[in-house]
Amino acid sequence: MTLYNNTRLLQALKRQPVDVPPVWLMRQAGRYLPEYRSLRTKAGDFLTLCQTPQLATEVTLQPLRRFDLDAAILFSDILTIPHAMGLGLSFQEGEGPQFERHIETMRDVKALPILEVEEDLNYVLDAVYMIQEELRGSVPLIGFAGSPWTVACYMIEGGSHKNFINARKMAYQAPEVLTALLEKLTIATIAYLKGQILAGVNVVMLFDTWGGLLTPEYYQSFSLVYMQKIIARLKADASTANTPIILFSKGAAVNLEAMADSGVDALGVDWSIDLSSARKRVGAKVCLQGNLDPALLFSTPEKIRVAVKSLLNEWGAHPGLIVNLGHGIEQHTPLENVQALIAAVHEGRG
Ligand code: 1CP
Repeated sequence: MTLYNNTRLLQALKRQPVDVPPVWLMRQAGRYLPEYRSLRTKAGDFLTLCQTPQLATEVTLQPLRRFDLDAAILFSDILTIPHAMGLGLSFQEGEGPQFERHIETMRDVKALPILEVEEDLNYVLDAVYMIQEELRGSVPLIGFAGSPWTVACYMIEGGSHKNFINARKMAYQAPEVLTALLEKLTIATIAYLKGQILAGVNVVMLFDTWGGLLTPEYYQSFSLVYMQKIIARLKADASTANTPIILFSKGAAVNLEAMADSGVDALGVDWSIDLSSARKRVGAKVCLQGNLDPALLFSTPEKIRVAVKSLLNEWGAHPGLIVNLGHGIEQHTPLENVQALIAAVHEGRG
């Protein structure tokens, strides 16, 4: 068993006391880093970065060389599953993801193949082995997948959309098609996360970025139930049961209590609610992760320090806090401000 030099994240996830709270940033490897942009240009496109384990490893490590982060996150994407199912994914420079084919009917859903993770997504597993070899226990590695609902949004729309109206329409017009798709994605996601855990990730995170587009009732029936199935299966399997799970549903704070009952170890929270109110609602049942506004990183190091201190002081001495942004870091974020955020967290309260 690997001995970790930095156990803050794993301790916080168990709601054990830590010297100072752990901090990492969603999308910490990405376009705000000049070394990422340069490697992406060399690689030609984003998918090549994901599919070449050496490059995915390098990109994963880039932010850790610059900043004193308490975790690494696997460089990959939530859309690797529909890509492996044959929908024909591409990313054009400066644009979002685009699929050649999208899902509209039951026939489309039935035609989707059952994933063989070890074959279809072997490049992700190889990246995990390689990253762990480089990290050598310095910090834990977070693996991830999209929630079935969030991945379905892209598959139905055929790419990104400002409010994923076609996926939301399907919930009313053809719920049986949406349900069949979500069930297929749930099975694939369980196998995918299990594969990542067996390959060596230390924590897994479910990104439900578009859960907040659903009504509370539909959030329950089209997003949360499938995440609950994934969590229950991972927790019931001896080979995956000890790996902590973080669940992040963006814009869905209204559903916090239900999320906390899902069996996860931690909940990601965005900046629409303050962390101490979130804690009052869910109690000590789960660890909380968040929730600074990514736009704060466009202010000054002084303002960032004040915001971090206020978050830490309001939280107090309770265990179970992971400092992060409430969503991914933005493209033109100044690097010295990222540095200031991390330093302020590691200074602790005061
Ligand atoms: O270079 C580029 O142009 C690609 C930009 C990029 C990056 C850096 C994409 C395309 N994906 C990623 C990496 C990525 N995606 C990670 C890596 C690990 C990290 O450093 O955090 C992770 C965890 C994701 C997850 C992801 N992909 C989510 C969930 C998290 C979130 O930000 O909400 C979503 C919604 C996606 C889809 C996706 N992939 C890429 C883009 C630009 C998008 C979003 C499209 C949209 O806004 O609809």
